[in-house]
Amino acid sequence: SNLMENKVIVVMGVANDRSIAWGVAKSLHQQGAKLIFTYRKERSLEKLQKLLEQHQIAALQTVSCDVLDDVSIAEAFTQIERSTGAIHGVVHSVAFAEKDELQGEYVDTTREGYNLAQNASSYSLVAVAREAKRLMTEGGSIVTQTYIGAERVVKNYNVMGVAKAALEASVMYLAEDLGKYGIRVNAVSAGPIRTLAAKGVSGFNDIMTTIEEKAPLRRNIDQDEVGDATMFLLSRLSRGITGEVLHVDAGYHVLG
Ligand code: 0WD
Repeated sequence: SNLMENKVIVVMGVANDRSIAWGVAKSLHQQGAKLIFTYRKERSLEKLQKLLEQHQIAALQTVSCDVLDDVSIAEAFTQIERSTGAIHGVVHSVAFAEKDELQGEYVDTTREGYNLAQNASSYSLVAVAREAKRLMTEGGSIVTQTYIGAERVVKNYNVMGVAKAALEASVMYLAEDLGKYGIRVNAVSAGPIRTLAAKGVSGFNDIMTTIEEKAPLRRNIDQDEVGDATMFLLSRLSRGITGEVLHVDAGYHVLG
C-alpha cells in the first residue's frame, strides 16, 4: 500500500464523487501519493473540498485550471511549481462537447462544435503535457482517459469519438517526445460509467445494457477499477509501458 509513496500527482477533472478522476484520486491516496487537484468551476472546488474532508485526504494544493486557456494552464503549473516543486504524474480526466453534438448524425457536426470538442478533449492533453514536463524533473507519467468511440463507431458519440481518436494519436506522439526525459504517456480506455459527462451522451443507458449482456465479464466497470488501472500506469509497476491504450472495459473491446 505504498506504491506511490513520495510521488506528487496532479489530478485534473474531479467534478463530483462520480467522476473518474475521483476514483483515480482514491486509488492514488490508498497507495500513499501526495495529491494536487485542478478544478474549473467554483462548484467543483466546493464538491472536491467536501469529498476530501469526508475521505480524510489532505491535498497538497487545489488549483484553478481551465484547459481551454493556455494562460490558465501555464499559471496552474507555475503555482504548483512555486508551492510544491517537482511532480511525478498527471491524470488528465477532462473532456467537453456540446450536448447537441452528442446525438443525431456525425455528419451534422458544426465547425464550432468540432473545434470545441478537439480543443477541450484532445489539444488540452498536449498543452498540459508541455507544462507538466517542466515540473517532471525526476521523470514522470501522464495518463489520460479515452473511450472505445475512438476506435469504432459508437452511436451518438460522434464528435467526441473523433476527439478521442486525436487524443489517442496524441498519446503516441507525446510518448515519443517525452520518453527521452523519462516521462511516459498512456491512456485508459474505460467502459461506460454514469458520470456528469456521460449524461450528455444520448442513449447512454442502452450502451450500459449492451455491455452487461455482451462484454466477456458480463458486467459494467466502475470508477474504482479505472482508478486502480490508472494508478498502475502512474506507478513504477508500469515503468516499461508508454504510448499504450489500456482497456478497462470488462473486455468489451475484443468483440467485433
Ligand atoms: O463513461 C464515461 N463516463 C467515460 C468517460 C468512459 C470513458 C472515458 N471517459 C472520459 C471522459 O471523456 C473524460 O475525458 O473520462 C474523462 C472524465 O469524465 P467523467 O469522469 O465521466 O466526467 P465528469 O465527472 O463530468 O468530469 C469531467 C470534468 C469536469 O470537471 P469540472 O470541474 O469542470 O466540473 O472535466 C471537466 C468537467 O467540467 N472539464 C474541464 N476542466 C477544465 N477545463 C473543462 C475545461 N475546459 N471542460 C470540461
